Amino acid sequence: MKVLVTGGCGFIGSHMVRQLLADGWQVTNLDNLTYASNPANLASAMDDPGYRFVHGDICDAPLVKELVAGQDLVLNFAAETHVDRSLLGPAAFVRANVEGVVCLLEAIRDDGHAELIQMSTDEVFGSVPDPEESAEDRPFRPSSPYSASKAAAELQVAAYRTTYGLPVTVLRGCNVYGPNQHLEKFIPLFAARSMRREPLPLYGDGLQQREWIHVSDLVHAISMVIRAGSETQRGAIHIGSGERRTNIEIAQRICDLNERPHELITHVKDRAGHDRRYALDSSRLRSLGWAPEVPFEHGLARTVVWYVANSSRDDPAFASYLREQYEVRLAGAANAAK
Ligand code: TDX
Repeated sequence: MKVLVTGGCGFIGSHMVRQLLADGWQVTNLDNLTYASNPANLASAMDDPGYRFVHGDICDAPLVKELVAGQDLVLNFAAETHVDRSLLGPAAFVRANVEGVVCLLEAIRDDGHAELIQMSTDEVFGSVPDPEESAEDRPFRPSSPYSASKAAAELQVAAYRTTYGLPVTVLRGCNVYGPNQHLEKFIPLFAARSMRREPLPLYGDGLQQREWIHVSDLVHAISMVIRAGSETQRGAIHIGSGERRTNIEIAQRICDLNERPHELITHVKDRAGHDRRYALDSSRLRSLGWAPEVPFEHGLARTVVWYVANSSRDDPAFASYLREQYEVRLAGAANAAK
């Protein structure tokens, strides 16, 4: 069986490509190698005869048509994913996350054979008040340019299902953590900065709540959905662990794991439009027999150890992003403390 994975050099994509190769798929990986991709994530796959890498963009219609032809499955992980960056520049998110998806959908419509699995997010629902959980049919209320772009992509996917009868499935994940995630994200950033005894910029009061799943559990869930086949797929399926934590709890735990004082945690100006809480109802997936295997405390401890060993800092573009995102915030916090 043949699969086109888009964004396979990224965080989730790279873990998924390795799993698909282990499961015997012939994998073509289309990745445009943006700042968040890292080909080294797939170094172990390079010599696999079932693996092919194509450097290119999901918005390149002729290339995408050529690559989709003959595939059984298209798995779309190509996306701009960082909420803070979407606040700085929404256009890149519309291009990759909406136009890119339409380009894939057009190629699949043209080909008439491949199925699509589109990776989406719990953020399409916006903030979910405690103790509610989002079921698959909850209405969208995205708050950020990022989540609005993912919701828009989902609407396009649904329209192609309804209008053209395309075999498409949407998977909505909760927050994912583990090795190979970009250092801009919360857990890698706090793990790397606490190791260096740098202040940890916690947005607002830090009582926002997220649901966290280890990337290996996410990959197993996606594999199970693929194996379950078309009878089970179609429509949306939620992939949540039920492991819900406030940001401040996680920040404190990371300090403990790195043997650093909690005083490194610095409350800074909140993210604009910051959603307070996400919580997925994943009972549909669980009824298929899936359950997470990595308890959050174990997964976090392993992940922090991984980032302590793998967080080199020689990327000038990332250094410049960090200054733009945090310099004024941290200076503001220092002044407020005086
Ligand atoms: O410096 C920070 N300080 C801070 O308090 C950063 C980077 C984050 N945070 C908070 C914001 C969030 O409440 O931590 C929480 C997690 O932040 P992110 O890692 O940026 O993730 P989030 O905004 O929740 O979105 C993530 O999960 C859903 C992914 O980036 C999305 O791509 C995914 O769809």
